[in-house]
Amino acid sequence: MLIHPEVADALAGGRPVVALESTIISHGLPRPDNLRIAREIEAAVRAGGAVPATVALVDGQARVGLDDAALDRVAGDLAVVKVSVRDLATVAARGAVGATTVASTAHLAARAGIGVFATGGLGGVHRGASESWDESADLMTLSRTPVLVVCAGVKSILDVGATLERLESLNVGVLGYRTDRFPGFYLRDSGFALDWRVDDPAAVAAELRARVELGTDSSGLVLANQIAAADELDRELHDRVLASGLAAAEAAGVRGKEVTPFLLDWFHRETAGASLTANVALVLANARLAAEVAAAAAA
Ligand code: PSU
Ligand code: MN
Repeated sequence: MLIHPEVADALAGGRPVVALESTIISHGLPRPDNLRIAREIEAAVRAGGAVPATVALVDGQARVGLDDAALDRVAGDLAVVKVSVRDLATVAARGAVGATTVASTAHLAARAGIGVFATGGLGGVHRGASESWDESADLMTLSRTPVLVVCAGVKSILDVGATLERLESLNVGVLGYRTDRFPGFYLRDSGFALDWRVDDPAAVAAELRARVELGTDSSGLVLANQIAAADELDRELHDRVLASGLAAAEAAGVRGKEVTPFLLDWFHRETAGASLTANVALVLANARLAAEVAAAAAA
């Protein structure tokens, strides 16, 4: 595992660092815009007062913090594979290029000593999971990884209610940032209420300290941040595209790790880019908030 010198310096000095995932770059956003957006996400972390550490595997080496050449590879290399925790060693041993999911990013971030991580949406329980057993490894990994994940909830392509139930079973806390509602990624409200709300980064930092004090910090904590009202997708358009996307995935026999990328791509095409604009806006907002929380926690 190679920690970028700027990241290693910040960690050694107790300065704020925010980990970023790379599957969103390689599989969640279309080329060639994905490279520019990846840089914008890193810039949003810097604007919020922290050092960005994008995580990926490059030629088999796990990297925490990418230089320009590495980011280029992750965004542009057609051979880049989606890597969850169980795939890390496989891809490393083969010397391949891999993009890390929420699960594997959280794992490597925690291993590097980074406590705050920003992404777009968490993986979760897929619709029909009682038949397919398709539940993202993001959930199990967060149950045993000490990291705060800032995200816009989970996408409506998932079973949101079941995902919240699993987070509860797995001892993963969920805090709403300035909201009592669990966000629905493209939409501000997924239709589900939250038990806990926080209104500023200092309140999150206080909770992180309390977790250490009480020994409940071995599992993850989710900070759910709503997309800004101005960036939200039209609900009617959203519901229509979701229904057609689920039907298309079913008809095409899409399974397993291909499901999330397939549906994201479907949304981007069928909304003529509106979902992409929303996706980018919420990721940038999450990166900024994560940096502010990391700064408050480091203070
Ligand atoms: N949510 C998004 N964009 C994404 C993903 C989730 O809005 O690109 C990615 C993340 O990397 C997440 C992964 O960890 O999809 C979940 O995939 P799966 O359901 O196969 O675990
Ligand atoms: Mn899955």
